[in-house]
Amino acid sequence: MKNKKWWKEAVVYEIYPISFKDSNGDGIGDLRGIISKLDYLKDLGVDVIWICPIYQSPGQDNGYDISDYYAIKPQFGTMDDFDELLKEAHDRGLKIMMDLVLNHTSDEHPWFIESRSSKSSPKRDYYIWHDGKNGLPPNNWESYFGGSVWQLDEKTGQYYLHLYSKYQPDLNWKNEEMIQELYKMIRWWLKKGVDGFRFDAIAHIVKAKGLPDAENPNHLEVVQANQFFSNLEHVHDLLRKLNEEVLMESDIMTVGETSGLGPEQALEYVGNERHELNMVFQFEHMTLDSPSTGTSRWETRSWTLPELKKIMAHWQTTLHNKGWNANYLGNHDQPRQVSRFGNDKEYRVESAKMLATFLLTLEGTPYIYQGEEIGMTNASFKHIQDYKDIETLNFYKLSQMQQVPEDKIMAAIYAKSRDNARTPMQWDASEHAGFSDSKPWMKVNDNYREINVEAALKDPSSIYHHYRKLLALRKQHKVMVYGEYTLLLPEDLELYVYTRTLAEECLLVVLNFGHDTVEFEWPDQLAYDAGELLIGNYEGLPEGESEQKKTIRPYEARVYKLI
Ligand code: TEU
Ligand code: CA
Repeated sequence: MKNKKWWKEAVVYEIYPISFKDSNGDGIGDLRGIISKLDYLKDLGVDVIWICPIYQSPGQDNGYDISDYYAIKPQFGTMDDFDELLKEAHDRGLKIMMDLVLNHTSDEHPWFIESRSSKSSPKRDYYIWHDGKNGLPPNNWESYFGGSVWQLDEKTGQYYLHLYSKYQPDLNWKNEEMIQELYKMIRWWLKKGVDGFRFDAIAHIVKAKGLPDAENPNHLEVVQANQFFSNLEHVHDLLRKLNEEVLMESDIMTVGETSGLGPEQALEYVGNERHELNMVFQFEHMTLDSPSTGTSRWETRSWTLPELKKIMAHWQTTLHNKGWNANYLGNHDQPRQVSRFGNDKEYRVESAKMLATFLLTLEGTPYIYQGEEIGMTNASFKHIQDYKDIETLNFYKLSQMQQVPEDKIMAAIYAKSRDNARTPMQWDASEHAGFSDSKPWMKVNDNYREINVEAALKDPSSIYHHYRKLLALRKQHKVMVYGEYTLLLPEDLELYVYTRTLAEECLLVVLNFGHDTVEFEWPDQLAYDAGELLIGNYEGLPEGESEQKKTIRPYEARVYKLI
């Protein structure tokens, strides 16, 4: 096995702390809540816990607006709680990965307060300031959270740039002193003994020279301008330098969040010889249900299975032996995977298990988002008052201003809102789902009495136990980690079939992404009489099934070990 690494064999579990577990009854998840669930995570069989931001923050974007990188936000606990979490995790053989936001800070960060205080402030250049153009913002770029990326600051009459909300001013990565401050902070966390970093929005730290207007044939106020601030060449110089000066000596794992790229471009970040990042989160499969790049991510379209296969195969084969994939089907920014790629009604359990089988049999490091292991579903709250996410609320306001009908706005929110995945974790059937003793900061999904951890632990045929088995198998069979992926039946509309091969070992994965029973003809090139069913998501086999012709039931998943 070439290039064996611990972080390739690891499975990551993502925690969105505000919604994971509340330990002190204020309705807000916290660090002691996480500590209390470490045994649960260990039993599940994951290796690394990625914790979304817990730093000091006004919380405009649930912590992705940091006002002090060296402090824990009191609602989450204290630095002592963090140290204890780290120790308790390490004692159990679990690793901790921090989420670092280096593209921007909060507007309440002391650097920004100083920066905005005057044009001649020594920290002015830590952020991106610009004069307006004829009483208008410096250019027509649209922010990810709606409106212009520019905010006028009355005090000095200049605009500052923010790719996300106006509470999240972008840092200026042309300023060496600012960069050194970030390095110092990262070294400080490394010294504590954290095991890795997820670099938030890292693709965006460099903006195009001259900040040019994007093409705007319809003369809109603002237009998507991704190409001017995503994955630009200089990002790589900055990451190599970060690696050389700060990260290299520690045996940590790194993953960068990089939207808007394909696998060839991803190799520029994760190629074995690049010394930048271990892996990146790509977004291609997350845009499957949007019309096309350039349109709003709130619009939806229906997609077909061959499209998904094509994207995944492209990533799997391009990075094989050359880099490494980070695989995910959902996270805190995306709808619930069973609601999006499966069937959260008649086949919730089957399809959640099928998706788990998919995620854990791809080449790359798998990332499981909290709640997926019990098949949690989209929030689908009826009233806008129940939504908390700044992106969702901005979208609602802007759509209202444009007189989009209410039902159309809400339909988009049901399908795509980030809050779909941010409802409190469902631990048991008691009031507030065992998440908290009092009213949680965000409504619990109504289905918590049926869908919860306690029920899942008791039921040997639950989604939870399926994950557990898959994670154990992954430890046993290195082919699940390192095996080469080969796609079969690329055009099949229901079946997703592939093999994983490592030296003598070979697995055949058969997944039904549809709600019909379909026939699967065992491929001639694979010796069928030797197939041993390693794991499946149905009890027993269908009656009358022959060795050569398999009957694959709705959302069925089977993994065969060949030879
Ligand atoms: O998300 C950023 C993110 O999804 C973008 O980088 C992406 O490029 C864009 O939305 C296009 O689809 C991260 C966090 O995960 C998210 O929770 C934060 O709100 C955001 O960064 C800002 O920090
Ligand atoms: Ca709390």
